[in-house]
Order: sequence, then structure tokens, then C-alpha cells
Amino acid sequence: MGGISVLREMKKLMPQEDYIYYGDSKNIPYGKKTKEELIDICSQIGDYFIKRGVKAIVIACNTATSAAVEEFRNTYSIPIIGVEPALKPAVEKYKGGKIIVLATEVTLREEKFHNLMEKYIEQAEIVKIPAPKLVTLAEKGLIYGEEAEKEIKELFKDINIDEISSIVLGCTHYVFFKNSMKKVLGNHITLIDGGIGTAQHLKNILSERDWLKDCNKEGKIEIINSSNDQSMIELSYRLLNSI
Ligand code: DGN
Repeated sequence: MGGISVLREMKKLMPQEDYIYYGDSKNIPYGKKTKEELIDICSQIGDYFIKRGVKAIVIACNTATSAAVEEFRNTYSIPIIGVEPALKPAVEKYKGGKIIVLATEVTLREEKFHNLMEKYIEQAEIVKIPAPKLVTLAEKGLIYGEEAEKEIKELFKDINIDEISSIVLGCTHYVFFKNSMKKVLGNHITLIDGGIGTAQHLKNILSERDWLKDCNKEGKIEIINSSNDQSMIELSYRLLNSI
């Protein structure tokens, strides 16, 4: 469900394009799987996209990107766009500040994030917090209300909010909790997500190759979900159109 937050930005920036969105709700949480399991799961989805003749693949999940982006780039010849916690803009904006990175356990543990953190460790105080329950809540559409707010309070119970310069939303599911986070932590808190950057990156790649569709007509969005539960498709459209 998290990738919908990235698709939303792509649709805003490139409404003329056609999108096939594959939500893998059957296999969540990715955040607790091994790298090998994730490569296996993601490769099946990648193969499906190749069969459908897509021109680029966006891995709209930080966890899946950490585990499988290299494999995808080595296997498929079309452009592969991954996502990663938006630490760079957070540090550039708030040098010397205290930055919280919320992400899944896999993202925080994998080499890709360690390399990213290494680059900025001297420029900011970086605190990592895994937030698996937010994934489960988003999968049920529970992005507002008592349960969401309780979980956010719990995640930040040992943190002095006034010391934080920004929170990096390093999991695509967490983007849906922006309003609840502001309600619980305060309106002044800066929440940084990588969705807009990912959409812009895709646009640059397509434009460099002259692959952007050139028309004014809105493109099609096809949403597929590995779970047999039809309500997951309905929730996907609801979240897609929620902002
Ligand atoms: N939304 C995924 C991410 O960006 O890391 C995590 C999904 C999951 O299953 N935990």
C-alpha cells in the first residue's frame, strides 16, 4: 500500500503517463524478511512488469529497494528507479540538527542505508527508529484516529520533540501518517518524504530518453494487488485520491 504515496506524486507530475501499480499486500511486512526472500518476491513482480512491456520500473518501497535494486539493475535492461530515505535534503536543510529516520528494520539494517548514513554522520545527529506497526495500520487504512496517534506517541516517547529538526519518512507507508504526526508531535515539525524527488527523477530519466508521453489526455492507472481481498484495491484508490 505504501507505494501508492509515490504513485500519487508521479501522477501529479506526469498525469499523461499510464501506470501499472502492483501492491504486494499478501507478502507484508517486507520489513521483517531476509534479503534473499525479498529478492525472490520482488523478482517475480519485476518479471511480471517486463512481460507487460513497461518502459521503466519504480521500486516504490525503501525496503524492497535496499534488498533488490542491484538485482533488478543487473537483470533488466530498462531504467530501474529505487527509493531511499530522504536523508540528503534533511541534512542539507538542517546541518547540525537532530534528524529522526523512521524506516523498516530491513532498510535501517541494510548496507545501502549504512552507506547513506556514513555520508552525513558528521553533519547531523541521526537517530534511527523502526516503525513496523505503522505499516500494518496503513494496510488497514487506519491512518487517522486513536490507534495511529497512540502508535506515534509510543514511537516518540523517549524523544524530546523540541530537539528534533526534522523527521525523514523512510518508508513509503509512513507518508500517509503526515497529518496524524503533526497532530501528535506539533504542526511545526518538518516531515520529509522522498516521493516528490522520486517522481522528478523518473521524469528526468524519461525525458532524457525522449520517452515521456506527449499529450494532454490523462493516462490510465491500473492497480493490482497480490492479496485476493478486493478491499485492498478499493483502499489503494482511496489513498491515491486522498490528497
Ligand atoms: N513501504 C515499505 C518501505 O518503504 O520500506 C515497507 C513495506 C513493508 O512491508 N514493511
